[in-house]
Parts: sequence; C-alpha cells; structure tokens
Amino acid sequence: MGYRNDAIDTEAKASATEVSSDGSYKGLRRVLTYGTFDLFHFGHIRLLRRAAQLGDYLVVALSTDEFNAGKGKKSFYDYATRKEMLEAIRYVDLVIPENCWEQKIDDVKRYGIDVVVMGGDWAGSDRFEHLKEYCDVVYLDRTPGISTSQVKQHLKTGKDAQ
Ligand code: C2G
Repeated sequence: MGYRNDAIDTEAKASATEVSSDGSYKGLRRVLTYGTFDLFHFGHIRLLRRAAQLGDYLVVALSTDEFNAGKGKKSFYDYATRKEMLEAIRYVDLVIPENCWEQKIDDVKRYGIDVVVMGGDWAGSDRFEHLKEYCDVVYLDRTPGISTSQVKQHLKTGKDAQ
C-alpha cells in the first residue's frame, strides 16, 4: 500500500490489526466511513482520499443491497461489484458490510476505530453524533456538482456532465 507512508510496511500494518492484551488496537490511527459508493465518482474518491489522510488505516462499511432495499434504494451495481471496486482503491485498507443502521458502535469497537468520517450531508445526524462517546466524528465538505443520482439523471436525459 504505497500512497500513505511506505515506512508503514505491511508487517507494521498487519500488527495494527492485532488486539493487545487490554483489548485496544496498538499502532496505527484507524478511520471508518460508511456509504453505498454506487456508480463510483470523483466525489467518492475525494472523500476517501481525505478520510485516509486522517489516519493510517481506512475501513469502509459498504451498504449491502438488502440494507439499501430497506431504505427504498437500489444501487446500479450490486454489493459484490461495489466492494470489488472499493478494494481496488489505494486509500482503502478494508471493506466490511453495512447491514443496518445500528451496527456502528460495534464496528467502532470491533475494528478499534479512532475516527469516523462522513460527508457534510451527514453533519449533526443522530446516525453519527452518538458515536462521539466512542471515537472522534469528522464531517468533510461534500464535493459539489456530483452525485450518483445526478449521474443517473444525466444518463437518462442524455445530458453531458457539467
Ligand atoms: N460524498 C461526497 N461528495 C459527493 C457525493 C458523496 O463527499 N459529491 C460522500 C458522502 O457524503 C458519503 C460518501 O461520499 O460520506 C458516500 O456517499 P454515498 O454512497 O451517497 O453514501 P450515503 O448514501 O450517504 O450512505 O450509514 C450511512 C450510509 O451508508 C451513507
């Protein structure tokens, strides 16, 4: 994983996933973010790049197709495809399934998360604010002018991207 810091070699990173005797993760600062990441675009990559820069190890909790169906959403690409694309991204170290809204505290504990990062559209949301009891919560500015629904709309109307 070359981008962040070659000095953190695979060995060091692997050791960061060991749980030390007191149950805490030793070593690296660990970041977690959530999303569907459908029709992957530059808004997503800029979010992941900035999230990765907040630590040394980035976990992405990816909405499953079933979880999205429960929200009345259907992604263009299924979970397996969206996971494959995320795992190919240099900023991403681990992809886990997001099956429900309620798993976040468990995720923070299980993966030894130091900071949860989301785009600004989630700022102040109860879905994330309660995590401040367990870790830092950071909201980053969304990238203007791009969203998955916008891409879908442009493709439907034949309009080019702005
Ligand atoms: N994002 C961004 N800029 C954009 C579009 C998206 O910064 N132009 C960010 C969103 O704020 C989010 C992440 O990219 O943090 C993923 O976006 P979506 O796939 O749309 O995620 P969302 O549907 O908000 O799902 O439990 C929370 C949900 O899983 C979040």
